[in-house]
Amino acid sequence: MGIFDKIEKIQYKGPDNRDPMAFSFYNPDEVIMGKTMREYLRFAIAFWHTFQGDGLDMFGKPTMKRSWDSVLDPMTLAKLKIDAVFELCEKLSVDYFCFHDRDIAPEGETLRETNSKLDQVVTHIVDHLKTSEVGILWGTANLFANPRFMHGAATSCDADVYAYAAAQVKKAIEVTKELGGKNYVFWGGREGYETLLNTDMGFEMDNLARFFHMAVDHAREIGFTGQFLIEPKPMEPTKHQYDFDVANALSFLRKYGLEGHFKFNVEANHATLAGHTFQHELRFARINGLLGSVDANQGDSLLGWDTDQFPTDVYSTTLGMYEIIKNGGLYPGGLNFDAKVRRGSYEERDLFVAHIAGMDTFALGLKAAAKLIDEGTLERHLKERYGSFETGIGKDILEGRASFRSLEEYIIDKKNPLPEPSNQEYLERLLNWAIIAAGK
Ligand code: XUL
Ligand code: CO
Repeated sequence: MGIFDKIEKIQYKGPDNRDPMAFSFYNPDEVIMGKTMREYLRFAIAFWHTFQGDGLDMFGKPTMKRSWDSVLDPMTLAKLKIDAVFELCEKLSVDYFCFHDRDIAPEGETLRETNSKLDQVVTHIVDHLKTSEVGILWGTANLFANPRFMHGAATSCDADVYAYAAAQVKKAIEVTKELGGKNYVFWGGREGYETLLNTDMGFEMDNLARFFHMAVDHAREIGFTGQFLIEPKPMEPTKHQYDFDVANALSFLRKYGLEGHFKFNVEANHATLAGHTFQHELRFARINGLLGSVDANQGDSLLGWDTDQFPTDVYSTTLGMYEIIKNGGLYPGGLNFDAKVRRGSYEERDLFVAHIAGMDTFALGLKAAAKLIDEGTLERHLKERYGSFETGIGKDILEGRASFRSLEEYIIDKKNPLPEPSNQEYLERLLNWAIIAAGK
């Protein structure tokens, strides 16, 4: 008996499909630009939203109706949810899931007790992994929910809390390794501050760097070869999060000699909270060789918090997939649906409808981005736009033959230069055409 017994494996029905329980665009083995969709998209389910989210918000009680609601024993429930995540992944053709240590197993009185509960669930996951094609995209530690982390974890003012966080991450990396996890994620949790009046920012950031160095050392010691990822976010839960955005986190890594050990897990809603587009954050990570993985969701342009909605905006997924194709894909990272169904979408079926919507939107985005690249107009425009650097004075600049003196001499008696027009509106139409063509 499964958990989602009434639901069959979701099928691909092609672009004319209007059934919310079938794919219109996600066709896992279809080849796009040299890779299957499955290889490009590497979808993952976020255990926390899908199996722990209950619809509670600060104005109202839980709304979600789940078939495991009647199971009261915490360990039985934990194992049942593991059965459920494997079943959901298999029925959706999602190849991975992601988890926090505290999502998959309950806490005990001491860390030793907590670890032993975690081990029991991990053994249960290992049993599933023996017979399932589904794997772990990444693991992480929840260093923000327990009151001990109220002032942060690796940036806490309390050394015992720091030690607790380190021991927790040590275990989470070990568990991720045991489960064959492809990556390990560090999202900043409560690493940030509420007021500078009580905060030694320099001290806290030095401590955070010490923490990351210890994580790198421990991974080396135990032979964990997965990719470490930092997931930037500018605000929430603290007023100012230290890992504000990719650029900010990169300067942190460089300052503390950590570059080379980490890539970035870019979350769409975190990008927009930082005042960037999803594409901007992906581009910035990509051009620095550090685009590792994606938390696939979307925010609401009118709301200033992390609404973690399922991604349904094709413009955003097209431009996102454009960066991902240019990145050569995301391997060993992937697209993790760090997204929750709305409070009113309370039925189990909605978990399927929402994931299918997100998967299809990214699949359509992949097809549209591939069309843009195949057709080559954007690339040609880019080449022409910077064409003046290919010869003459431009070439001298690129090849290091120019100085302020030589540039002055070159330009001083010339007419005021007039660069080429930008063509922005035409290029935006090009994007529309690619999306329309991909949708056929
Ligand atoms: C929080 C968030 C986290 C991380 C994992 O905004 O995105 O769920 O993805 O800790
Ligand atoms: Co996230």
